[in-house]
Amino acid sequence: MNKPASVPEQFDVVVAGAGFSGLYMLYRLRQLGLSVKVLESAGDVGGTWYWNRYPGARCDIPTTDYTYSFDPELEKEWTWSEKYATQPEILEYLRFVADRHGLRSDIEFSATVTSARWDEPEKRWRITTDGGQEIRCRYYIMATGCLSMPKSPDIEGAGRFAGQVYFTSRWPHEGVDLTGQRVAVIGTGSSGIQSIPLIARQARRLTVFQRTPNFSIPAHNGPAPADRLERLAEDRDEYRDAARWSRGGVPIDPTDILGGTASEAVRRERFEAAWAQGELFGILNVFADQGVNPAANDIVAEMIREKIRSIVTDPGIAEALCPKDHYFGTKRPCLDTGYFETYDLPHVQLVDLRKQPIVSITEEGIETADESFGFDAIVYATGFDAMTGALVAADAAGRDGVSLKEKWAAGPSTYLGLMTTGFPNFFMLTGPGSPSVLSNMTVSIEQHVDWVAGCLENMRDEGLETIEPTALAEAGWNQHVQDCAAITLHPTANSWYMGANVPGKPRVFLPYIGGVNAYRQACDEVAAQGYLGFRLTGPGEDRCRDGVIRRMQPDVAMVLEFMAAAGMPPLETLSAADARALLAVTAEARPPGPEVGEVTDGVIPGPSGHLPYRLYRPAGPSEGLRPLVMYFHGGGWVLGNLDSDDPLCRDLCARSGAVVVSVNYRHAPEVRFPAAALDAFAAVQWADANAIELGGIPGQLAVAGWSAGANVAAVACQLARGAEGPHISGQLLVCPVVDSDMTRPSYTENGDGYILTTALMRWFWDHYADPADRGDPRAAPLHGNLEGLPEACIVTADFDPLRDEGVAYARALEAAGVPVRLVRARGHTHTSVTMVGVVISGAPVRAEIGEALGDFFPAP
Ligand code: N01
Repeated sequence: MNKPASVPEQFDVVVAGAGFSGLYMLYRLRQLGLSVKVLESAGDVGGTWYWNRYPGARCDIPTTDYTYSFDPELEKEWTWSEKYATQPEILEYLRFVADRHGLRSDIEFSATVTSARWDEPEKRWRITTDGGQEIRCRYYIMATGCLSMPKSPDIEGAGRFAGQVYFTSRWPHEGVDLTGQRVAVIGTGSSGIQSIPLIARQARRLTVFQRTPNFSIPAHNGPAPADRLERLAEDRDEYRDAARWSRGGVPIDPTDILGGTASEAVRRERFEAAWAQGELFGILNVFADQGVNPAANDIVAEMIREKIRSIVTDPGIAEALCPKDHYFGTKRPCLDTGYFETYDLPHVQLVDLRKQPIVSITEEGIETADESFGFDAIVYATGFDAMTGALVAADAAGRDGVSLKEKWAAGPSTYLGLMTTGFPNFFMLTGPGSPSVLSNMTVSIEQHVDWVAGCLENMRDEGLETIEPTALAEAGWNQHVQDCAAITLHPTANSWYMGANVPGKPRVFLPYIGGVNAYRQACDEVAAQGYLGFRLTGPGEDRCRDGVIRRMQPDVAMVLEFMAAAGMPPLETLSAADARALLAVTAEARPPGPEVGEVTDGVIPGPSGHLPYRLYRPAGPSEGLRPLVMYFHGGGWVLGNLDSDDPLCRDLCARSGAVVVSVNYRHAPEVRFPAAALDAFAAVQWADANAIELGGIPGQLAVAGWSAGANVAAVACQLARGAEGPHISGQLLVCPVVDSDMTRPSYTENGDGYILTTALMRWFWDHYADPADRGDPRAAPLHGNLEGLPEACIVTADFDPLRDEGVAYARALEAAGVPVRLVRARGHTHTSVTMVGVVISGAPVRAEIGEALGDFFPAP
């Protein structure tokens, strides 16, 4: 019974929801000695497992792993009967946990939160329920689940049907007997795919209305996997810890086999093994690159389509069941038991809504563009307003009365998926921006709950009253969440991960795809750094260490980790010859860069001897003349050659449509300053004089370079201006060296750990130029006369010691009246933008560079 409304109850914490997360949260809060009230809409514990009682409902993570790990004794007392337990068994488990820890006494069932308001003077939340209760609490924790708010059926006439209507997500507790009935199922996501084979067993006629075919693999359900049971028996703690620090919350060995380069035999073997295993993280781990590389993804997708065609006898139906409009894994793949086989049954019909869309639900059944169907029952398996639906529906309004719905009108915004600015002391468990639905939920839930409990314990110990993220920290996290998604194929799909299944919902990638391990690390670091990015207040206290926990592009961070693990010696500890040899070896393993029309090598007459060059002609008619770009490679005047920057030159050529000529100038220490710069200038003069032979349009000549190559390109522009020719249309300077001053803040911030270090830069300068020459504009173009120089595009990278001198050059050029386009490579290092085919997040930057190069020349 709900309590009368008159006297507000007071608790330290109110938790909304008594599913997996709410139950464990209650357990942990009790351990801290806090008073807690859990409010639960349902009549019992269980959350998603209370509501989703449709036939065939099971988990899709092996139950050995889809289980609490906080209580080792519990693990001894409970044995799962199958690899993938049924909904009744999982619900029974949660009841068992609630009883074992006596949790029910703090849970109020059949009580739905209808609103929550932050009371700033009181520093309390005021919670109201549908029973008219008002509760005050210091902390409000939403444990309302990611897939708990059913999507309303957005189908014309949905209320008109006179027969029985069922939702998989609200299946009647007493069960449903569909024996002998004519049944429609709308929707072929996980709920539809799990329930259809069992509904087909009862129904006289089953008609499945499919809008989008889905990838599904056989679950091969049965006894719990022996290998997992063995590992658990051997060392339970080690196994659980491996799960906590794994990418998806299930311990697996991530493959490093690439789909694009693996042999056909290896591809087949890996796929068949994953198919036979029947596990989500197995089929997502056939190739290391299937989530980011369309070609690798296509291989797995096509093998699944082959399987569908081999199972379903009618080729037309098989084809209609083959997913082709999204990459495999970008929508949640399903695990099934006899799903595709069901379509071979004579009483089962598939209606392809892409060919004949539903026009309306009628009193008798469903009318499509082509046919009218009569039914006794319609089952909606149409999904959820995922991740944000339940949070927004609970009508929370924070400081200044702004509601979550208003704040998130353009998409959710959170710090770590745990909190959101303007909502003090308001926590979300597995909220948007956390790994949640992309992971084994139980592992993610335990991590969230433990972090929140640790936070509240810390606040109590420190006498603090409120906690709230800062705008800077939250914006940084949102950016990181989107950066992680952007390097994958996920944003290309119309999935519920993207909010695309709910009409009008903003399209934003909702969960954090960086991995359970990376996420845990970030959360731990935030806490260890005194709750970085949070503002904490208490009597006489107002503390805030503001900042962004992850600023680096995720794939750049991965490359750095990989290089650190490879144990490459710092280049500056080697001789020039050994450093060159080492770089040559590492270059061999790179992807080659994009195809271009033609690549030819030749030599240029330099000031003292010939200089090798490599010419890249864009694809297209070979006879047409193009703008010409003279490119100079990076390598601190010491390293690099025509091969070192080959992928980047291909990329620049393909993107800009210009002929790119890469020049191998003379290197230090064999030949020191100013040889490299003079070579560059000579090469530009030669190109101008021989433009037509090179396929270039006379008078349309630009220079480009990366790092020290950008240095000599910039110097060439100054020398050309001084010599009154040749005319240079533009200068593209990628992370340029323009000064020898190492005192700028970017050296202090980035001088260690990002490949180009202060020590390496010193090594380069020492090899190239005497200290007395380092202020010469031919070594440090920032010190030259900048008037009348060609327009410039300057690229700077956040984690580059040279960042600030690049910015300084841009500002100085602008001050001298030179048009400048300054491109910030956000989250990149000195080298990462140039890593074509390796660092995916560099592609948008290079697209901008390619556009800038094209803009140097008149439109064709
Ligand atoms: O929902 P869904 P779900 N007209 O959104 C179709 C978890 N889960 O409940 O793709 C016609 O995936 C819609 O079509 P389309 C799991 O994470 C886990 O099945 O939008 N059709 C789609 O086919 C899962 O991903 C398990 O074109 C309409 C279907 O309905 C998530 O919950 C079991 C329509 C909805 O699929 C959601 O799964 C079950 C319309 N107007 C669920 N509107 C486990 O195994 C929607 N559809 C643990």
